[in-house]
Amino acid sequence: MRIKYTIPIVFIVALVIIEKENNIISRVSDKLTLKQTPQTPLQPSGFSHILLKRNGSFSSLSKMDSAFTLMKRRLENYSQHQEVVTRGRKHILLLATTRTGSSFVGEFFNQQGDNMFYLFEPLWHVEKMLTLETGGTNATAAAKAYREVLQQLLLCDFTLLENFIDPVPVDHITTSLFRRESSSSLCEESVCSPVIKGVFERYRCRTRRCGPLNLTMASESCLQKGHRAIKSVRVRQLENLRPLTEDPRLDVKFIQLVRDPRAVLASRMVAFAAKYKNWKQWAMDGDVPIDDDEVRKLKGNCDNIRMSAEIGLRQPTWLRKRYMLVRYEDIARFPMKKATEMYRFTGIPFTPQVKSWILKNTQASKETSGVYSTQKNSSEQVEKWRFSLPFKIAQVVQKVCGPTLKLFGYKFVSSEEMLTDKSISLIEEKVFNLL
Ligand SMILES: *[C@@H]1O[C@H](CO)[C@@H](O)[C@H](O)[C@H]1NC(C)=O
Ligand SMILES: *[C@@H]1O[C@H](CO)[C@@H](O)[C@H](O)[C@H]1NC(C)=O
Ligand SMILES: *[C@@H]1O[C@H](CO)[C@@H](O)[C@H](O)[C@H]1NC(C)=O
Ligand SMILES: *[C@@H]1O[C@H](CO)[C@@H](O)[C@H](O)[C@H]1NC(C)=O
Ligand SMILES: CC(=O)N[C@H]1CO[C@H](CO)[C@@H](O)[C@@H]1O
Repeated sequence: MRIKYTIPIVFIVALVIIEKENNIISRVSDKLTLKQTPQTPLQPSGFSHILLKRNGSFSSLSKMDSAFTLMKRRLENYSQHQEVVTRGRKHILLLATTRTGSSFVGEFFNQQGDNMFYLFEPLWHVEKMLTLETGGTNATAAAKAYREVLQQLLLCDFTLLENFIDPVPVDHITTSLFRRESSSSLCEESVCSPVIKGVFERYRCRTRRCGPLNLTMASESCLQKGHRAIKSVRVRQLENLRPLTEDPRLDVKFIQLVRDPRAVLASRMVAFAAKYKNWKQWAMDGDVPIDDDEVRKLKGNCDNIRMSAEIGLRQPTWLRKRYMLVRYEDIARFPMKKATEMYRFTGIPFTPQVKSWILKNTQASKETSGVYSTQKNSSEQVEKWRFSLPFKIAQVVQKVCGPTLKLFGYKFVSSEEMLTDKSISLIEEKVFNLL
């Protein structure tokens, strides 16, 4: 009989303590979220210790356990809530394929300033590891790994990524992060550990000399930033990232960057000469075996890009206000205008730093000067591929990527003359997003 009475009392006492702890947690929550790092996640273990101390009786332990679990859940709920509501924090994913100008567009975010944490191609490590281990054939497994790593990284957690870095970081220290210097966030003062003399020369940052990358420091810095952005050329299907939109800790904005597949192929034949040697041979022969694996691969890439865009443009509920399609050709011709639109879409301030970077790196200063703007000049740059890609090859791309060209507003060419006629633009003016 005694136990029957004491247990409810103990339970109430425990709950009162939980309420009290919750209040304390609320008050210090700002500090807690700021200090939280992936390596030392917010753990309420300290509070269970307090609970036990307040009532040393072991007969109440199971009740304590359930009360403790409840408290833990509330704590988790609270910190998730905190992440979204009090910050207005945006999580940007710039999704593209190779040779679409994604490094350039990534700079729009890399240059934003001190309040942005930007990562350049972190999935490079994941792809490399999966290719080594499985031959890179299991698209399902790859998609899952990509998604989970992106999700963690957007939350400033490098733990999962670390498993894919070769060699695996020791104490979260690595000299092997792919293109560290392309993320100004990883070269900031606060993420710059002292140089070790004579070693790691190639891991130096552009702006200052730094030693090996301490991912704990990177994570701490990331948690302090208002916004986070990641650029990747490795996500095949937008739909695979749907769970990210359902994570209450994230406010994800997808920007899909596309480019004329004929121009992409022309550019890849130059940039990845060895990999594209078949295409070069076919270009010389003037004959393409249409059922070749390479051609099938091209079709697969085009289909993936198109299907992602179709989902995005359809604006299903899960993507509402989260998707924007941008053509490389529009950015090349109107960089300032497009950057402004992208920033408006993300809801992040378009800072003077970004503007001046764009001015310095493009001819955007003349963009608004009317009839004599650089548009014509830039169009010529953008359509340079038309003079390097043989008509035969262009025809093959049109054949296997037809629906993709159509969707994005790239005009078909019907003859060699049309392909190389400068007076005919192959870019239809097209508005994809009502902003
Ligand atoms: C945590 O949040 C979920 C959904 O937001 C809710 O169902 C659950 O009751 C909450 N748990 C606690 C302990 O507050
Ligand atoms: C591919 O990966 C998924 C998920 O990891 C797994 O369930 C499936 O068995 C794999 N398929 C093959 C063919 O290895
Ligand atoms: C890495 O950074 C963390 C956090 O600043 C620090 O505690 C740790 O000692 C650093 N590791 C090394 C090896 O310097
Ligand atoms: C395009 O602009 C650049 C830089 O202003 C200039 O050097 C180049 O001659 C122009 N090209 C043409 C075809 O007008
Ligand atoms: C301080 C306090 O509440 N102590 C209680 C702890 O639990 C035992 C038995 O469960 C009670 O007898 C104590 O009064």
